[in-house]
Amino acid sequence: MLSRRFQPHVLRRVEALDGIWDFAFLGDVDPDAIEVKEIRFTDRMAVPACFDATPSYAGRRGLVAYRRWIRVEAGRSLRLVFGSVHHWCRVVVDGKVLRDHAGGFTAFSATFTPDRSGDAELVVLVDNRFDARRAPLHLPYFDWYHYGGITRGVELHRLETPWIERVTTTTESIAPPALRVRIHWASSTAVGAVPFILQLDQRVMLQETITLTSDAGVLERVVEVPDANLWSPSDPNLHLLTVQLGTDDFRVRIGLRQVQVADREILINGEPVRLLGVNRHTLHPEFGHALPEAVLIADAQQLQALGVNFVRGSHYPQDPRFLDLCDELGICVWSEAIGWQHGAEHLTNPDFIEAQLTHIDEMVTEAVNHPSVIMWGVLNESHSHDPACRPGYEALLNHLRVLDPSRPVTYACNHPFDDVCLDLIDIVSINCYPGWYEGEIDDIPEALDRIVSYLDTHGQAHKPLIISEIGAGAIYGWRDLNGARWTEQYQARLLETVIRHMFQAQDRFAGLAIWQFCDGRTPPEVPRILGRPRGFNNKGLVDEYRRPKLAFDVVSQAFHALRST
Ligand code: ADA
Repeated sequence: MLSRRFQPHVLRRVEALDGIWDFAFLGDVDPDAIEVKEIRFTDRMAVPACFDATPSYAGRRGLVAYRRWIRVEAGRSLRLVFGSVHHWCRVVVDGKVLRDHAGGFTAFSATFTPDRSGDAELVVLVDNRFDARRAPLHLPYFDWYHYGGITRGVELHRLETPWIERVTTTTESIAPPALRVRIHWASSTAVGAVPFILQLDQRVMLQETITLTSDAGVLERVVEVPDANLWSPSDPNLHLLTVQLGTDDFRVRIGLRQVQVADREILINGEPVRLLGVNRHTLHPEFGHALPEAVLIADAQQLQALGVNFVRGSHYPQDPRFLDLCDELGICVWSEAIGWQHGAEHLTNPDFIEAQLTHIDEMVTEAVNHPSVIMWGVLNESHSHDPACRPGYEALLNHLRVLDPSRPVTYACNHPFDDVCLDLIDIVSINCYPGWYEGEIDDIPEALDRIVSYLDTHGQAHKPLIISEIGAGAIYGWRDLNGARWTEQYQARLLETVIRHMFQAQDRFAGLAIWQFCDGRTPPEVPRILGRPRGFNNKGLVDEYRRPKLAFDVVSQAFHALRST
């Protein structure tokens, strides 16, 4: 979105629509019963923002309406691009419904051609209620608070014909460095011969005149980029790829690197990398999911202070602005489609699977050019131990492999001893909470060794193995001589034990993602909230305001020491 340090478009005219829009809380009403022209906009709301993170609407759920005016030209192809809207929305221009969209955390667009010039009324109906039919991917039992609103930026694109729909890059080889570029294009009229140019930084790599004979298509080229420097966590070199087709352009920042798994290791450009990191929710008590750049920068600074080279984007696609920072800082990312403990009820439901496939399309489209994204994940802690769920896992994992064969795929499993889907993934990822939900801190080494020995004797011995969640709750500021659960001391002691055993007493683990970076609000429903003091998941190394707990320094010292070896 526009707030990046490079502009995705220079030739294409793009207008940011962020700011303060008209707003109305409509309440518990059916969107299909709404007459847009009858809405009385009595309030105002920031875009991007989560309206239910603001004082007037905190904790409230219902249908809301946003409105602003946009300048349109008759006969011109225009595109509204939304960075993310939660959980469901309907886009209306001058009373005409352009489209609905379900599912937050991914970008989507609506293309239209006005029949008049002037100011047009843009209204967006947004619903943060739970509705398994309209928004099947946002379910109330998940262990994070589902904020609602227009949570990432909105843009108005004025399209030239032909225009570039999207650009996908893959590192074809690293020696010599070569890039595969796929350009999906579209056109509102037959255009004939147009210029086609690929440029990396200031160097033109390819210049052709091509004839487009249909209204859409794909161009694919492989170009050698001998001057390019490779991307790696320790040396995160980036380059700017510019694609020009006709009078339209599309610019993406890329990093040349290849990810493989071999002999229990994760390799980047052929070098084994040990992933040391955290799970990170996109949450803040004042901003919900709509983190301003200042918070993104603060999080990036603390991730660097922790010494991480890995973030699992739990449990949904990450803000592209955060991925930009990870690209620059050499932080590897597990990009995950939304999901949380789904059983057969969802994984055998064709509508749920269809919604997941659409969501995965959007996630990959947005994240595929980020070198920091080294792996894809789905269906956190879902029922991979239930044979009835296997077809659902196959459908989503196979779809990821088709969309992007260049990255390994995984899912976080919390049933290691009876999982029936592990053969479907490249990296085995285990969520476990020894010393918190089961046993004591002294039981952690045996618990981890038991997982390793079971997996290595049940067909997974050749794969990289990571612990994708492990941790303990600590109430910020609670330091008590007894050092029992919920104290900062207990959390620090547990994590010190985990890291020491995983990386000093063992050599089997390719990575660790501590649960979790920061505390985050959880749903108010009982009974879970009775295990979530303050109504928050308190397993963060920092609290929700990013104030470090004792464990922060313990993890930081351990991670920096490990990364120096
Ligand atoms: C699970 C889940 C996390 C969180 C964690 C916890 O592993 O994947 O989202 O709920 O448990 O804190 O219990």
